[in-house]
Amino acid sequence: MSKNTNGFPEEFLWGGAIAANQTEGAYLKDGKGLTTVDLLPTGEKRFPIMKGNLSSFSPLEGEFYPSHKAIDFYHRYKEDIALFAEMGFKSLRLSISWARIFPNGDDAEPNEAGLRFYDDLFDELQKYGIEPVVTLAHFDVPVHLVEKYGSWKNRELVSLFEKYAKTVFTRYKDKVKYWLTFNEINMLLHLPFIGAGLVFKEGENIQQVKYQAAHHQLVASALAVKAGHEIIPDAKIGCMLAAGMVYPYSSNPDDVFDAMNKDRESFFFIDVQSRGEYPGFAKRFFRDNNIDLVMEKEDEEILKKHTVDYIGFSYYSSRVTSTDPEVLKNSTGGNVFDSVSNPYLTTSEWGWTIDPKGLRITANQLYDRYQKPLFIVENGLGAVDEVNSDGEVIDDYRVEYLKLHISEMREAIQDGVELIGYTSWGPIDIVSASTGEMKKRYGYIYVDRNNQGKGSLRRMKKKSFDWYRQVIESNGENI
Ligand code: BGP
Repeated sequence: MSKNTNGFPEEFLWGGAIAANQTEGAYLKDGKGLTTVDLLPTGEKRFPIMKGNLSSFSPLEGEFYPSHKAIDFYHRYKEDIALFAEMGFKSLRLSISWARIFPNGDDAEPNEAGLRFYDDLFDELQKYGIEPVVTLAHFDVPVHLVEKYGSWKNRELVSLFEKYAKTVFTRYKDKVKYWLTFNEINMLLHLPFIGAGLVFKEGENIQQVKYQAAHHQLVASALAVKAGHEIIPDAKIGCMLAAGMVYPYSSNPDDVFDAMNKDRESFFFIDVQSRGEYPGFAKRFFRDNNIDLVMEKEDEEILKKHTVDYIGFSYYSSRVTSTDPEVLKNSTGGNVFDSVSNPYLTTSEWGWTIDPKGLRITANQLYDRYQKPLFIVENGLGAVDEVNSDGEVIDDYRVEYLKLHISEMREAIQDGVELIGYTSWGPIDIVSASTGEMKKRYGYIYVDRNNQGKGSLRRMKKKSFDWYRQVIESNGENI
């Protein structure tokens, strides 16, 4: 790869990342089926459901479901893409909603209206020379598959997903080269409903169910890689990890070992997707926890043969772990992961530790481990933005966060890490995955919509808009 003086390759894919369910809205339009995310309300009911505790397969009366309208990208994508183009985006990461293509997930034929929507969207990107980076599954499973098959608990999902993947590869083979299989595949362990549509029955061995579902997703991911390479010869197909170092609280070897194990919980997935086999530590974990995976005889070969071309990852923060119960009392968490608070770092308004150097460490660690190109496909600061009396959003805190992370990216490149792109999360304000709120904003573009779904949906540039435009224009030289 050619380099310019500051270290970013000339063809570096600067851009932004969004997901269908957090952006599109139009949740039943043009034949789309209901997906798992469409059953996630805002407020206190959201987390228990994300963890697999669901009482009804249809939206409940009186609850507010943010994905149903989201920011109406479905109808406004031309306006939004024009703004991305104005910032100079080289790439846009987005996801296809499985239920727009196969409304029930197991339909015999795909839904033409859904296919056409993404055709038009990709054409619009092409008009501006923006490279699409497409996630096949970003936190949404057709609800029918959950009801009928138990979602990813069931092996059936592997061939249904393979059919979906082949359908979109064939349809978009001339328009999309970069693909990702499952968004943050390791989130399946933490938020199993959002990650894999898992709903637990009483008495079920939860670990067994999660790892069996994980195995199905890993095989499905490998089969998607296989199909993608066959259908699109120059395709680049990646995996996607929710990354972020786990630091030991102290130099006590027990803490160090615990931190290593927590990191391995995540690496487990990428070890399979990138190295093509289950690591020894996972086999031991299965033995120690009475987990007995059911595998077909061809699975090992499928996993071995069809490994990914690059490693995509999200990075927001790092965590700290300890084995000392006294220290653990000081566990602050964020709203997704538990963590002992790190005395050297500050946190976001949602308790996520802000750790730019952790990005450099994470990138180095992933590159050391896999020796494959890396793509940072999510990073950013979720913050409350205020529109001031002049109608502006002065989001200097966001610029500060991004600056620090981009400069650590540059360091990582100089450390020898092969980094091919950076798509910051939510370049336009979208629905938050963890909270379902609109007030947790990441964008360079403000969207007039509040937590209750009220607002004109008007788009407006924030101060960070021009800053990011200039970052891209100078290929990372002027941050
Ligand atoms: C990741 C997801 C995204 C996303 C982001 C920020 O976990 O892949 O979908 O939303 O985190 O999280 P949140 O929206 O909860 O702030």
